[in-house]
Amino acid sequence: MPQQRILGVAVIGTGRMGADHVRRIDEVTSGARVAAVVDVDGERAKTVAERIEGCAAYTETAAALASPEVDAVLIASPGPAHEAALLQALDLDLPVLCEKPLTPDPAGALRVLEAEQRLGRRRIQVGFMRRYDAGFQRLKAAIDGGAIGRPLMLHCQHRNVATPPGFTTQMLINDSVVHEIDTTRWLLDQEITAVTVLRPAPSSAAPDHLGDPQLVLFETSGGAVVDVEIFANCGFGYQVRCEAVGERGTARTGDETGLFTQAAGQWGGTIPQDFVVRFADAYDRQVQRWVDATRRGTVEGPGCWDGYAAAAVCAAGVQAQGTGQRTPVELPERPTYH
Ligand code: NAD
Ligand code: ISE
Repeated sequence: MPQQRILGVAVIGTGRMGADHVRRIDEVTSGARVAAVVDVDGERAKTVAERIEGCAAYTETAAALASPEVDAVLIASPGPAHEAALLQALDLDLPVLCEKPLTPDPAGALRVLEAEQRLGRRRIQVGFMRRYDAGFQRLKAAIDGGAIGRPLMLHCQHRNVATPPGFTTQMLINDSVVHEIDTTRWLLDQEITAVTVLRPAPSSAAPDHLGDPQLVLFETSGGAVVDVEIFANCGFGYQVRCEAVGERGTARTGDETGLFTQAAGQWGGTIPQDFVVRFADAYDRQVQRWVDATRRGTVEGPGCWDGYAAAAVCAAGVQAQGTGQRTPVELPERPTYH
C-alpha cells in the first residue's frame, strides 16, 4: 500500500489562534506539517516560521497557496479576511479548515458557498470546535439517544474574562454567540428561525461603548426556545455551559472544574481563563479529524452551509440588537450537495 503523503498545511494568520494551530500541527497532530505561514505582519509570520523546520513565511496568501509544498489551508485571520482566502483556496481546489466565522456576513458566506457548489463537492470545514468537545459530544449523544426525551429548551451561558481592544457590540453576536448558533443547530438538528436580544443595563466592567452582557433568544424550526447569556467582560473566568431541557429530563455540560481540591478549611476547583485552555482538547481533536479526513480525500464536520446559516442568524441577531424586536431569519433552501 503506498504511504500517504504528510499533509503540508499553510496557516493564514499567525495571531492568537493561528500561532496556537501552528504549535498544534507541529507538536500534537499526526500526518501533517506546517509548510507555510502567512500574515500581513511579515515579522510575526517570520517569527512563527522560524520555530518550524521547513516552514516558509509569506505576507501574501496567493504566494503561499501557489507553493508545491502546500496541500491544505487553515485560515485563522480575522473574520473579515476569510472570504478572500477561502475563494483563493477554492480556485486551487485546496481543502480548508476555516476558523469561525466562515464570513461575518451572509452575502460573503453565500459567495463562498456558491463557489464551493461550482466545484460540486465539499472542500471547506468551519472551525466550530465545540462539536469536538467531549462534554458537548456527550450532550449531543444524550439528546440523540433519547435520554431526556424530546428537547424543549436550551439554556446557554457564554462568559469571557474581558474583551480585547476593538471588540464591538455586534461582535458579541458575530464573534461570540456564533458558537451558540452553531451548537443550537447541531444539538437540535434544527434551523434557527428568529432572534430576539434583551439588553440589561451594561456592566460597569465593560468598555463604555459595549452593551455587555446581553440575553439572546432563539426560536427554532422544531419549536424549541434557546436562551444565551453572553457576558464577555465577566472578569472571573472563561465559562461555556449548555443545559438541554427535554420532556423527560435535563442534561448539562460545562460544569467541569478540573482538579477538585480540599485544603486549609476550603474546597474548590479552578476556572479556565480563556478558550485556548477550556477548549484545548476540542481544538486538538478538530484539527486531527480534519487532517485525517483530508488525507482520505474527504471532508467532514461543519461545512459551508453551517457557516452560511450561522451568518444569516448573526445578521438577524445584530438587527435585533439594534431594534429590540424579534427578528425572523431568512434562509434559502439547503443545497443538495451538502
Ligand atoms: P488575532 O488578531 O490574534 O490574529 C489575527 C492575525 O491575522 C494577526 O496576526 C493579523 O496580522 C493577521 N491578519 C490580518 N489580516 C490578514 C490577512 N488578510 N491575511 C493574513 N493574515 C492576516 O485574531 P485571533 O483571535 O487569532 O482570531 C483569528 C480567527 O480565529 C478569527 O476568525 C476568530 O474569530 C477565530 N477565533 C476562534 C476561536 C475559537 O474558539 N474557535 C477563538 C478565538 C478566535
Ligand atoms: C472568540 O473569537 C471565540 O471564538 C471564543 O471561543 C469566544 O468565547 C469568544 O467570545 C470570541 O471572542
